[in-house]
Amino acid sequence: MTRLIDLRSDTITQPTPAMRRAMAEAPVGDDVFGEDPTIRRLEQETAETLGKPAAVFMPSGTMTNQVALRTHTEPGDEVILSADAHIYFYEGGAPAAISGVMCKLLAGRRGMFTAGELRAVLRPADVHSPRTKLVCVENTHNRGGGSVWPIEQIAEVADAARQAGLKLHMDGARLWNASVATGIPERRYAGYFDSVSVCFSKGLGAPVGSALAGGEEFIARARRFRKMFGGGMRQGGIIAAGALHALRNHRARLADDHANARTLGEALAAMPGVELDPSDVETNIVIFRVRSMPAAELAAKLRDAGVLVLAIGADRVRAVTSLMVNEQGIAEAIDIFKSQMTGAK
Ligand code: TLP
Repeated sequence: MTRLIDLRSDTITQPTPAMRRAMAEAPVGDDVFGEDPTIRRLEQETAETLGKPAAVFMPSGTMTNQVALRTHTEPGDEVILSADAHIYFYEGGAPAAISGVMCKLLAGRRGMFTAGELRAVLRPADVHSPRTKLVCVENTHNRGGGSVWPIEQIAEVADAARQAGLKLHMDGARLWNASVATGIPERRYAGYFDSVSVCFSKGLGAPVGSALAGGEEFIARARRFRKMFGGGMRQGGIIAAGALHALRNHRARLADDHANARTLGEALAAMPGVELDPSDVETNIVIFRVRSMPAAELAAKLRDAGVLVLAIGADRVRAVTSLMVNEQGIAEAIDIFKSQMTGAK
């Protein structure tokens, strides 16, 4: 085996030579004093892209989401989100540990819920009930298989939330993918939300970095929590430069990742022992059920044969395309999948 084809995540991307140059040459300053010109530039361009008054740079998507939760809520409040939301599922129990909030989970489909499902769990304002404060939407949805929320559904959910006096946060770690898939600009999606978290370190390929965008006052409060959580960086412009390069140059190419995911999804759907509707593959994430063996066993076999994927449940496997795997790599991965699913060599 010469090299592994890594489909575990789009977080595994390596910085390109041009990105490394931009990072090496970045002007920097002490950002806790508000003096890093590259971070300021990135925050400004991110806010513009999302149509928000302000943005704040942070080291990770987990931090942007959790700072958003902390900024929107007080301990004892309730947050409504999908049962498969990254914020609930993959952030180490942070909503309870850091913000002291309760999570109300909606089953939904592929990570997406309707305005009716949201309305059905709203509580009367009563001394017995927690105060519900926030609704979170993840777009694209990771455990939903890279699903893209229809914008009409977002509009209806936002409407129901506003009528109930709730705030809205979008986990837009892969909002760029949603925009490339639909042609709907990021700012149109963002317009329905009080706060939006985006990541530069997933499909965009930067080594580190996320941002939280929202109103001036909200972001000023979020900056306090970022500092409190230990996310105040000094000459962080070195890493922000990678994120800025990604924001400016790597969004359009996500279409290649989507095409590769579609190719992979169509091939997998035709394999025995795989359960997948290829039309569910909308962006760069392919999630399928494996019937012929446990997901962990398939992942181990594939690893030995040269392909890395993640088992994300007893019978669920995730493969993610990124700039680390080209068309040729996908073709090779498909051959390896075929040999492992059928047992043929
Ligand atoms: N997702 C990672 C893992 O944590 C599962 C991945 O490989 O997909 N929101 C969403 C929707 C995400 O998918 C992720 C990362 C995050 C937030 C958190 O970002 P980081 O890893 O920067 O904390």
